[in-house]
Amino acid sequence: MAATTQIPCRQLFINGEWREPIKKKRIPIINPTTEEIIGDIPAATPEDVDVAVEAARKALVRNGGKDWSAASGAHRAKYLRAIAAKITERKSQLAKLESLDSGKPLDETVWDIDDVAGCFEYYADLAEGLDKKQKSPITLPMETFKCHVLREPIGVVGLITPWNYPLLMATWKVAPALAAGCAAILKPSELASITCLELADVCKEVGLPPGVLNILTGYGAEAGAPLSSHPHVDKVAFTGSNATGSKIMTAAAQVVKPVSLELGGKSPIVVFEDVDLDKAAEWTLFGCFWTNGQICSATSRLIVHCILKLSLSPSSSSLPPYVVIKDISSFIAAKFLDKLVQCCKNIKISDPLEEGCRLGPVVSSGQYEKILKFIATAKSEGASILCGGERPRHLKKGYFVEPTIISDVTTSMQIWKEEVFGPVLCVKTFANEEEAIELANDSQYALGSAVLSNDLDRCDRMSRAFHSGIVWVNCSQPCFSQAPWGGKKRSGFGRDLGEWGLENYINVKQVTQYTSNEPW
Ligand code: TXE
Repeated sequence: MAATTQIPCRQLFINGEWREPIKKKRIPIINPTTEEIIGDIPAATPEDVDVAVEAARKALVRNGGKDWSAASGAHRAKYLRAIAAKITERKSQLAKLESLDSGKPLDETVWDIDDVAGCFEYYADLAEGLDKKQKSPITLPMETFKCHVLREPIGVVGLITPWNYPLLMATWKVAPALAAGCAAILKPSELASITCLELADVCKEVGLPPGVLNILTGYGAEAGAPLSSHPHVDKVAFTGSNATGSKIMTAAAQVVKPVSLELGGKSPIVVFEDVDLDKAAEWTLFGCFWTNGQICSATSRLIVHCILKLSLSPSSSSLPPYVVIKDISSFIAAKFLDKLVQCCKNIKISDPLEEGCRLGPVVSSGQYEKILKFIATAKSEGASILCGGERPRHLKKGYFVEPTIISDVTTSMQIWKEEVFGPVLCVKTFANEEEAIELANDSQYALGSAVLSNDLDRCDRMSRAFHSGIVWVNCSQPCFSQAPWGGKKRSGFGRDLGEWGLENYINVKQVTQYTSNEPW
């Protein structure tokens, strides 16, 4: 199947044209399933960044801004809708390219591409809505003054994105930035950029005005860093690792520009004893192993109720004991873990393009090594591997890691504290609600949290007690363009998606007028 999917050979996309990188460098594309080189992408350097930033600045002011930044939201919405329509037209090709490049199962990338189109559509609606909010009056306590607020695009924005949802993460930033009237430079991850270059092709096809969206593939140090520190880039929005987020913040601070950061996580999923164990197992595994475990919000710390449930029946004897234990219906935790382990055995691990694949390879050899090292460290620290922990025996090539569940974990272990970004779930048990909350919030990160219970009052208490920016009740990971996405603590700040995502790219300007004829 891989052989039948053509990898287009692209250049950088600057000012509406394909341009060879000034230094003519290219980066090989490695298929994580076969470990083979299947093509290459252009590698931008600081010189290309300068050219792209200039093109973006010109796009903002071309024709007095009427082409883009000062055009109506409705005008920009037409382009966003046209992009959405083309993406939908190309869904099958884009999904296959995404799976080839990133290793994600095809069913999931088809879903991602639908979300990409949906996100462009959603921000087209919000762009239209902006027309009604352009000039908002403010009531002042003095009649001699009149005030209103103008909403303006922030300007040129740098968008730096990761490889786990290559086109979708790019869209979460590109769509609101364009809706707001900004001009953007997108820098996708060097590990998976193919579909972002196809987005450039789509923009060309729909006739997006030149320079409104520039796409520079390349390495972080050579293309991402100069974008972060560039004096003519007005804002940087980033999704990726904590270490890189911190570097970007430092670089942006040198020129005092705003940043929004969506960083890693180590999200908890709390499972109470009153759940339906089958459904709970499904959400728990989906919450951690979806996208081959490479999601910033993966609920990778399972915190499961451990209580002894006795079922008693009257004794037939007239002597004590008057009741007998009919069934030690179990430590819920043990029963649940047994179920999870059984389910893991049935997860189909294969080439992501193969029908029914549920777990593909992780994105790169670096990521593969990193995950195995996490598992080895957990073992050496005294944790037990309930299942997985290795490369699947039937796959000789590719960066595959078995779905792995780790128990006997303590809160001081690395596996409890650090983001693995792979199909690895670690487990702790709790005896009461208070302990569950304490364990759930025991993290330097605070992106997502999930609670599974049939008691909705309890779910409500838990939702309020979680420290995270996102809470899922009786589910894990669903995500909608309409709802805010982002975290607290070391998971970053700022919100993608929803109207909050649009605000990331808007400046509010106060205009106050003295209306009296009397001298002040
Ligand atoms: O991330 P980086 P990497 C986590 C996950 C993973 C780890 C490393 O734990 O194992 O990060 O992955 C660009 N200035 N997440 O190395 O470096 C880079 O080119 C500006 C969580 O791939 O953060 C890419 O485009 N940009 C995460 C982007 O930053 C720089 C998703 C992300 O890469 C740069 C991915 C620099 N100095 C990984 N250095 C999530 N939160 O979803 C790199 N980049």
